[in-house]
Amino acid sequence: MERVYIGLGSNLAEPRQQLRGALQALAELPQSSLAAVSSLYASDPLGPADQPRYINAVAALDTDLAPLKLLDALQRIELAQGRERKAERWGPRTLDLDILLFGDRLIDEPRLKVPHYHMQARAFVLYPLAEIAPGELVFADGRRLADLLTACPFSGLERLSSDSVTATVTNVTRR
Ligand code: PH2
Ligand code: MG
Ligand code: MG
Repeated sequence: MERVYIGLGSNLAEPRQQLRGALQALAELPQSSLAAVSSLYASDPLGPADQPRYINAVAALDTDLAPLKLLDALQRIELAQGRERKAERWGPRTLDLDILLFGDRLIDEPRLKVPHYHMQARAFVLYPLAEIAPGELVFADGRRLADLLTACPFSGLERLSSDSVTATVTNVTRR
């Protein structure tokens, strides 16, 4: 089993419901168990400003799936929840599921780079991750979560309870 951290985001079609659906789907993945879910965080969009605010969270998944198999599964969940691939970079979406960290692996495949590209500068990824990850977490590329947090202000994040979203998801440690 490897511990994988997955970033969840949505800013269309009832974002909380999107996250709830995604967490239920993660909990039902084969060879996997959903170990923890962070609080939800609302924030203004990074990228084009003419889109709704986002709701983000991070989940910890323990899995025996290989990285690209997990990626396939996450993309199936995105599609099942109405995700459309548009040309606009960082545009609005019903559901975004990003593999942030995969055990202590460095992955550099055309379809998958881990640790996830921009996570070091994104408060809406780092703060929920810090809720459910060990404080001394070190990424496979040697960066320390604690250092990234110090360099990334909390500003602009609004922390929300995840109760309404995780209440119906079974077997999860909630925050
Ligand atoms: N995701 C994007 C683009 N911009 N902004 C916020 N606040 N949260 C996101 O998850 C996000 C974004 C594309 O993945
Ligand atoms: Mg993303
Ligand atoms: Mg993505």
